Amino acid sequence: MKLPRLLSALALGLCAVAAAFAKPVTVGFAQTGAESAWRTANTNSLKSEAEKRGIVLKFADGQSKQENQIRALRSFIAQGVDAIVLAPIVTTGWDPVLREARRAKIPVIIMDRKIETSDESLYTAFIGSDFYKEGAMAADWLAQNAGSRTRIVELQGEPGSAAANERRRAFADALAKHTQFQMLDSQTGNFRRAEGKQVMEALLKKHGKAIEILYSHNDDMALGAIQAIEEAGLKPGQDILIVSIDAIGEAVKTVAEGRMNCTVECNPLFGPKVYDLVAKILAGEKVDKQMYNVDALFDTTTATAALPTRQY
Ligand code: GYE
Repeated sequence: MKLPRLLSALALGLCAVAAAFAKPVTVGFAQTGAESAWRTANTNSLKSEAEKRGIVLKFADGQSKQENQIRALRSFIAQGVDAIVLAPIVTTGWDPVLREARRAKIPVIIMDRKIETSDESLYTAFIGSDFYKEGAMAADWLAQNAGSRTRIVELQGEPGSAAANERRRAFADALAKHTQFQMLDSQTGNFRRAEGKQVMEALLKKHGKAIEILYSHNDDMALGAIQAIEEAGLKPGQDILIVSIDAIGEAVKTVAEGRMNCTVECNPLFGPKVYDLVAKILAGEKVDKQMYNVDALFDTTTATAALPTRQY
């Protein structure tokens, strides 16, 4: 073998050896908790995609407490992970720990819910859905389909979360335009099914038949509320119109059955997108600061056809 060829063969061999021994990428993922079916699908997506790609995923369930998520971030920093993915439970209060991550030169991807910060350079990128748009889509659907029904109750998501804030704000903005509607009551069910049911029971007691429309910030609370509505001897989807957000499989099925009227999609399957982003960031490539999913809407005209291909 001529010398140059021998050298390049050697170099190739060395590269192969290096690749075989290369340290796998380690990602720390601080999840909010396990409040909803959406959240479970989101967690599963990040876990299964990490496994597929040989990424070491350090998963921390925040159990719906910001202080747990902050502690998780500190532990990821101490362990020297390559990147951090944060699904922030609330919008505020992240700056100090994000500064610690920056000092340690660990890129942070904010996934799903946005944060409010005095320094946008404290995180590398945001990837998620446009919650304001989702709320506006739900309101637009009502404006076109509610007929003579006007009186609304709202089930809000976790107080202080970007998802609840934006879905609420968009809906309120839309109601200011469509002045026939009237908001009877608006309370939190914390994105949870059991609380959605409890709060709806109380709302039905308080307002009785005056309630004509339910706007729920997620499907789990809507599904809980449907139980309460049925137990009160009323027909969900008919006596009370129900619009919701997430489009989890069970909700799309409930729309197909006519017991819910519409659900706006919010795709939780971030695994592939998040790790593509991590790879780019670690390779030193420039990435977009904000990336949004495109979300659809399902009502009784489209739900049945969509059912077989729903992935969460
Ligand atoms: O809609 C809800 C979950 O932040 C988009 O959080 C997410 C929301 C989702 O608990 O079901």
